[in-house]
Amino acid sequence: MCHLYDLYGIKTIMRDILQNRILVLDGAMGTMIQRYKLSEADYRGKRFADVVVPQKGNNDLLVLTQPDIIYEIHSKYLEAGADIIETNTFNAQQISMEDYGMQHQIRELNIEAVRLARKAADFYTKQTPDKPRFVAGAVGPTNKTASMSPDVNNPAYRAVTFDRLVEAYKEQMLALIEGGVDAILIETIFDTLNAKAAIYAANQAMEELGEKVELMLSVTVADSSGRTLSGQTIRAFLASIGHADMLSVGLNCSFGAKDLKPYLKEIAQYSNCYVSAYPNAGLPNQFGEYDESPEKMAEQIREYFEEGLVNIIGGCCGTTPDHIAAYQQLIKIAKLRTPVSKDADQGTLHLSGLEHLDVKSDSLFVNIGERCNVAGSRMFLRLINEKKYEEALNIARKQVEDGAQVIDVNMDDAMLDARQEMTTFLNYIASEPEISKVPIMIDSSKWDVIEAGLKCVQGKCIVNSISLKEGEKDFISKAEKIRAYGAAAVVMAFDEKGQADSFERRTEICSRAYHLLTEKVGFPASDIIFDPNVLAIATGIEEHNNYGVDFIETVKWIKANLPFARVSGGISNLSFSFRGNNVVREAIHSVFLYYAIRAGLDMGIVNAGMLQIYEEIPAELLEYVEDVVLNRRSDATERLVEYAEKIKLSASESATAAKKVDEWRSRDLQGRLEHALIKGISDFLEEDLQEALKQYDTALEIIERPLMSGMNIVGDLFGQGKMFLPQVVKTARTMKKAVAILQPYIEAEKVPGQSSSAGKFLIATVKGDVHDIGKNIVAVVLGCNNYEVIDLGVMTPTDKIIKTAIEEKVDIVGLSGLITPSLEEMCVVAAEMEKAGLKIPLLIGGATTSKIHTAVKISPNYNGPVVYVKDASVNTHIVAQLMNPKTIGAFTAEVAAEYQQLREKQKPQASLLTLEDARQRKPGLF
Ligand code: B12
Repeated sequence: MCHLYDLYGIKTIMRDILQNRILVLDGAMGTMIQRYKLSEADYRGKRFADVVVPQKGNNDLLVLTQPDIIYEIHSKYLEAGADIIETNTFNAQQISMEDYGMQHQIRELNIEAVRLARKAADFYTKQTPDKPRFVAGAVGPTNKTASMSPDVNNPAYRAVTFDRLVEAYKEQMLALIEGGVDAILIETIFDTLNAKAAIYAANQAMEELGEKVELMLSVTVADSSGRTLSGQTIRAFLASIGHADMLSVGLNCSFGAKDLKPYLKEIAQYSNCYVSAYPNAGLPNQFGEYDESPEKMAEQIREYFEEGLVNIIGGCCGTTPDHIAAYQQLIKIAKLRTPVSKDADQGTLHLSGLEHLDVKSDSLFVNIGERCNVAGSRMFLRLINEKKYEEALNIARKQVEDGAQVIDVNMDDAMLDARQEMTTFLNYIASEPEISKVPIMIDSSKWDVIEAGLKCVQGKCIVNSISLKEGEKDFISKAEKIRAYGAAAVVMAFDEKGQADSFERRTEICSRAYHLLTEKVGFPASDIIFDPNVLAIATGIEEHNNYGVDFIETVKWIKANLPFARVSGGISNLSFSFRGNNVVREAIHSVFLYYAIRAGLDMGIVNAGMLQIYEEIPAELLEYVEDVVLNRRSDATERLVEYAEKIKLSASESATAAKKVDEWRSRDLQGRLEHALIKGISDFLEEDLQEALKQYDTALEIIERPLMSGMNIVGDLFGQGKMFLPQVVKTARTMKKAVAILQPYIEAEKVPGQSSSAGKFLIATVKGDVHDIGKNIVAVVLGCNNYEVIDLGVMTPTDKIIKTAIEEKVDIVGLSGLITPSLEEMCVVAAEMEKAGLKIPLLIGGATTSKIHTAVKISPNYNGPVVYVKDASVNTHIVAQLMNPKTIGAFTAEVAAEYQQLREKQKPQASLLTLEDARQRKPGLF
């Protein structure tokens, strides 16, 4: 017999078919087995009649004891039209099989399971050779999770480790591949660390056997938060498994097709491989049964097809051959989904904790919190030494609260068991969602400590660091391992000759490392982060004077010559010679960052609390510091040292600070409020706002004029790289305090006489966006005007907005968004509102939104009224008009006409023909 796939190799054939049509996967195995109502004796068969442990429910054992049933189920799915069937091996690895005392049967279970599936698949392929059937080896998540502790008293405890998972998975996968599967399907992933172990094992098994099969991944979301059981969002999950060479990624289990759709959309939008979905037949009812009929589910699957969301479709718990037959009927109408182009994404460094962090070439500077480092923080070292992990966690938490976007963890102390401490602390971090939402940087000079860390983290982390210090072989081997664990790497400018300290040495080493990594290891360039060594300046040694400049020049060179690589550095090293003088140190860091970021520095390990605002550095100090950092004059160091002494001598830093306080307190009210916001000082807010209340007509006006003007300055400085995220976080806190002080006054200004609700208003900051200050103000103002406000908070998924709007029968929906991706998200919400058949007004607000964008991009997605609103005070007038039956018609017509005009203007003008062309095209009427 000669199959198509014997001729061409399975790999190309699955991919070839997927280029042209949807592949259909089978449906549930477990719930199909239930229909046979098998007894304990049936499960055991003759062979296991005498084993001690009960076997009822051990479905995977049936390949040995009831092979005909399994074969029959496979055949039914193939008969229904499935292109791919899954082996009956969901739990066929040691960890799960220990429950049944069957951990010694793994190889046989898997080999036999493949034999049955292969036999059935090949039989059907033989009938219709132009429709080849494939066998996917099902690999479940096991019954244990590597990212969470089952012991409430010990968050660092794990019932299973990465190594144990790799061992168990590898044994299973070796048997599956040897048995003859076409693909390995790692499915029902509830913990990404388990999945990373499975990917690791699959690669090892394939390498050992010298045979490649396709890798398919399928994750499951735990609840309507859209996260996995171990807490990751879909995007964070995608970042974590991005290193796997996958045929497909998708979703299975959890809920029915309808509720799965928003998450599927997200996967479809971001995946550069094929996308699969095999939902349950709805949620189980009170009796644990699945109710959704093939017809009902097919209607929902039709939507997937029409919207081009999937390439592979199938069923999970509760689905039957009838479901599969119904889907098979629909594939003709499917819009073909093309995976997102890998080229389009190759410049993005994807990182993740529980949430994702994309670092693109135009992203703002990324702060890496440096305080969880035993070598750099005495307090952290003491806490780790004393095993006070909960307190040590507070240091990590504080950094995240202050704006750190990645947390560096370093346990390199001669007196510590660094490997153990790294494991324990990372496990502790995993138990704290407020910390583990950000990616981790595993920092150590010892490889075994790094590797121990990599085995604890489910997100896509960064290894800090590897270098060419021990030669190429060692460098390549470590890089390969980092890739296998799915991490990015910091590469230090260090080689066999030592640490690079000049521009030439830095660039020479970085270039060599880049070519080795990209050409020999296959490391994606965007996962390479160079650290070209931030070394101390102003040390009094002449050779050190140009260190800052050389670093900045190296950054520029890397950006120009090593495409997509990122650059980072440990910033505090630079000012080492000014220890004890924080005013000067902070100024040095800010100046250096200002120039290095302009040169292209992407990220840096910083002490968020030690950053001065560039714009606020006193002119004299700024000049001295810039002379030193930029090596502008030969006596720069002496001058700065002298100046630094003067600051100390002029009766301590606190006196200077006090003097500075006086200075800004003498400015006018607007100046003081702006300064308070920019610096994040809330001490004088009460006093200044009382004065403002006398000067301005309303409390709202104070927000909208001096406070907003302060926030806009902050935004500009932030945009220009003169302020960093931790400083903006501080600003945001101050703004919130100011709004809280004004809130009672806004309430007191409320429209008198109205008691009942004027209408129901739903407000939300859209998915992916954390800004809420403006949204909260709008909510307060509306509340004060007798509207009932339902505030869904920040990062709100589209389906939650739609669902709440319908369930709560709201009168108006308001969306807030301040970052560019939110604009696109708003279009999605508008389109979904249209699909849900809503007609209520949609209001759009937030700093990056605009009337033109609302008119041209958002409004066309929705037939109900869509109105851009500039600020909270305008909003009340607009809402009042929309709620009044007498005014709504005229108002919406006016807006619609204005937006139509804007759209017309936006249309590209048809280019005029030349006279010659026009003459030639003259209609031949005469
Ligand atoms: C404070 C702030 C933050 C705080 C937010 C704290 C919080 N809890 O909200 C923090 C530090 C967390 C932050 C984070 C980030 N920020 Co920010 N942030 C700002 C800043 C400085 C001020 C925003 C603000 O609160 N303004 C004051 C409020 C009152 O104004 P408002 O929101 O516009 O609201 C008014 C109106 O627009 C309107 N309105 C608002 N919403 C709605 C909704 C409806 C329905 C209606 C009717 C009206 C309405 O009414 C309000 C009152 O009148 C702006 C700069 C700026 N000029 O806006 C940058 C800014 C928005 N941030 C920016 C960026 C890039 C980020 C980060 C990506 C940075 C990073 N590298 O991580 C992250 C975003 C993370 C994320 N996924 O969302 C950029 C966005 C650029 C862009 N086009 O994408 C800006 C513009 C700064 C800049 N110039 O670069 N940020």
